[in-house]
Amino acid sequence: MKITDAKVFVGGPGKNYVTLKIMTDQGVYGLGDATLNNRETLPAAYLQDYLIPNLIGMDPRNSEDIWQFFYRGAYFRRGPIAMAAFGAIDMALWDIKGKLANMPLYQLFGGKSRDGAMVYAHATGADLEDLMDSIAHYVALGYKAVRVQCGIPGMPTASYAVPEIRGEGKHYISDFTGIRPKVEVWDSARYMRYMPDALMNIREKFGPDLHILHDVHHRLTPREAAQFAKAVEPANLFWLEDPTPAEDQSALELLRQHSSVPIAIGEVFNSIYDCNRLIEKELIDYIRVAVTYAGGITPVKRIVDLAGLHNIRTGFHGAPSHSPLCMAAQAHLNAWAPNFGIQEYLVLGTPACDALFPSRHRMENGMVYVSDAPGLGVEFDESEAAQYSYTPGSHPIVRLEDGTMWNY
Ligand code: GCO
Ligand code: MG
Repeated sequence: MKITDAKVFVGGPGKNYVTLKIMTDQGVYGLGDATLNNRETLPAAYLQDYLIPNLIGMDPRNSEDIWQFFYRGAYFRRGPIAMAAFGAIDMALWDIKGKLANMPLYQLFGGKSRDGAMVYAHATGADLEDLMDSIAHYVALGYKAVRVQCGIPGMPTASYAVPEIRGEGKHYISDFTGIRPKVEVWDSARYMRYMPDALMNIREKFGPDLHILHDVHHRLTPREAAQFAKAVEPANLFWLEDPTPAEDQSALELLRQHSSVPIAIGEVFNSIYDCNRLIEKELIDYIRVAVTYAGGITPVKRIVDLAGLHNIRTGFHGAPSHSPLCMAAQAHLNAWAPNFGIQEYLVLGTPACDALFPSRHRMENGMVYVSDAPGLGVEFDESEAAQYSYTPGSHPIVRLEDGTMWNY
């Protein structure tokens, strides 16, 4: 069996999804996602210029060797651009494998460990009251877990994932449009004074059963993070995410000495070597890698198994930037993983997205149920894709009030 051709599509409804389609001489094809948020043309070019010419003629069934060929063969290893491109190839090869076996991917991993996998929604508000409305909206929809972010009094601009205007919190998605980044102005002191009580108010209002998550988005120094983690303990969070920038892993040692709040990290990681120390030293409770950015199903399955040895559970990244193909790969892993924890909000469900990527995966009452279709279980409608093209975008940047660059 041979790979005969592969194509890359860039575009989608409101997002520049990078979709890879690998064709074979037996008519079976596979689909994969290489969407690297706001840098989408880069994995696409890597695929087109270097990887696809090598893929043609390979036996698609040898997904492990193909992964090693590209990873080891690049010489310059790792990095999000390369790993997203390898991730798309790996996903597409698993898709082909599943179709050849006539089985959904979770069966190839070891079958189902659960029927539905719990997901969390993103609630947000311009202020705390606005956030409370947004949380109530998701609770009414049946979600058991909600990530909560809100505007901070006195903060010079709206912060990460927070709308400027009240009432937008139900469907708010950060605005990444335009090649020149928007500027947020940040003050950690105001945040640290306000947020612990706000989280406690949310806990009191919604009761003990709701799983409450909060994302610090890399904003605090190690000492501040330790203080903050201790201060939010009474709110009994499901997790505190990215308290510090992820490169400095010693920060977590300090935090662990001061707090037992569960920590989730990993959305910016792209290999097992980014997280093995955090896992082996048990400095985190949830590993947040995404199948796309971390190089595909093959390496992520290894990360999940390593995490399992240390009682660390999964909480895969699932921001709206991931295409339904990445989310499907994660849904299959979530159905199987013995150490599944939670899955971030899914892109399933918007009509335009469903038209581009039809599937029978479904979300009900805050749980995702994976379909039994062979492979990833997601189609890609090329006639729909024809209406979309690449639109440049950029993550916002963050500065302190005196102008110093900070972490978005
Ligand atoms: C999350 C993330 C995202 C990122 C985005 C960057 O927890 O979902 O922090 O919101 O900001 O994916 O590309
Ligand atoms: Mg995050």
